[in-house]
Amino acid sequence: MNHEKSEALFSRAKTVIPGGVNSPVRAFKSVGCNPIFIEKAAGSKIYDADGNAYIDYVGSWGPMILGHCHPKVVEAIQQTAADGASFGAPTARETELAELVCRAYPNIEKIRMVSSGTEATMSAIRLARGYTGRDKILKFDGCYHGHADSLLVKAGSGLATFGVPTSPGVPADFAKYTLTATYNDLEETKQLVAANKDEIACIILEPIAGNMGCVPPCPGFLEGLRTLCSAEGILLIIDEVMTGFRVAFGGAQERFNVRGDLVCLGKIIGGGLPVGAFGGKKEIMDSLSPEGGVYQAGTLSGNPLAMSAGIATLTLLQEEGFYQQLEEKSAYLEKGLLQVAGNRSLDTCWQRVGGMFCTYFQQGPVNCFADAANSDTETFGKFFRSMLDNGINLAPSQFEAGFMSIAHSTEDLDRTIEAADKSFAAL
Ligand code: HOZ
Repeated sequence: MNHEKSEALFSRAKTVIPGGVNSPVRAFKSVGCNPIFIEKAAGSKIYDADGNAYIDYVGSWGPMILGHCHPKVVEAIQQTAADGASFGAPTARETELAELVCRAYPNIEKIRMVSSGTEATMSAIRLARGYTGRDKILKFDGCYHGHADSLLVKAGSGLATFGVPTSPGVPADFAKYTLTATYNDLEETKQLVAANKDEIACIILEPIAGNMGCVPPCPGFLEGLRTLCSAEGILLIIDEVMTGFRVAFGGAQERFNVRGDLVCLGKIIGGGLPVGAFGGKKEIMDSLSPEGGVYQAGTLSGNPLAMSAGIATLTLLQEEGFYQQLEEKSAYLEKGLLQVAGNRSLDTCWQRVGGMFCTYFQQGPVNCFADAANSDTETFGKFFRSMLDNGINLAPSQFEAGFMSIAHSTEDLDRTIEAADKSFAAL
């Protein structure tokens, strides 16, 4: 495949943008090649600057559950743009999207819109600290909750790829308030809570970890955290930025029937535009300014274009059978991939919840970051490059999840399985 134009665009970008990218994983560093520059996308396909087409399983890292450029989402954005792109003032659309989300998540009684998942988690943490009057927080190794200082401690996603789980630039004085435990290890979490009695404001987690591949919660883990938090006066923050409206309309909380005190959302609720949100019990949310003293604000929060794209997207997700179809497509891909991997007797392990998934290059199962770190990332890189050459766009890291969209056709899935067969053979 010819990538001449992408190569030239990357060289140019590197002169004015650090690493040539606006988010580190996009640089393809851990898969041993240079990034493709994207020109456009439609449905299940994405097209690079050289005119190559790929079946896309990145889906902008999750938001594009309807596929790219769904006509109703495009129309909603265009119509709204004609009335003005931003006012910095309340609009009816914000309330409409808030109502839609509150209906889908019964534990979200009030919600505030922000512009990214990072803003959602950092604001939720501040709120938890303000509400409880406690300073410490607890997160899990390999979970990634955006790039706010207190959350860049033993984080997943790009930090896992580059082997710097805690970023330089995070003062030790901040990091000391962030306790970390092993994902899926309830006993260790309980011990940490006991050792820091009455000091922990919140436990934050991805209910299905999607920034160290795809790691489902072990039976009892989420339930155990819920019980622990209630008993200890700790707020449970469920970060559904990736899983919200993805693994069910009501997210992982609906799927596993465990509810957080606060919930973070993003990605799908913006239909591809920059949106984040955090919400929860009225009593907690009313601690936010202007009702309460915990400050949080944003010029582009509740942006009209983003609200319209979100409303159009969530409306379409409520169509009869949507999640069933997404499940069927994902299960079809799973069956095919397991078969071709099995034919080659490779050490691979496939993990999936609904329309999010990952293939680890190791035997598995993968239950925590230490497990994920055992993967053969070099082989993953070879597999990634071969898939790309065969027209399949996967996330360029062993530690990211793949995403199915409703626009993926059976032909797309068969082509993906065929490409995987060839790519496994070439390893
Ligand atoms: N860390 C993000 C996904 N888990 C990457 C986002 C991006 O590069 O757009």
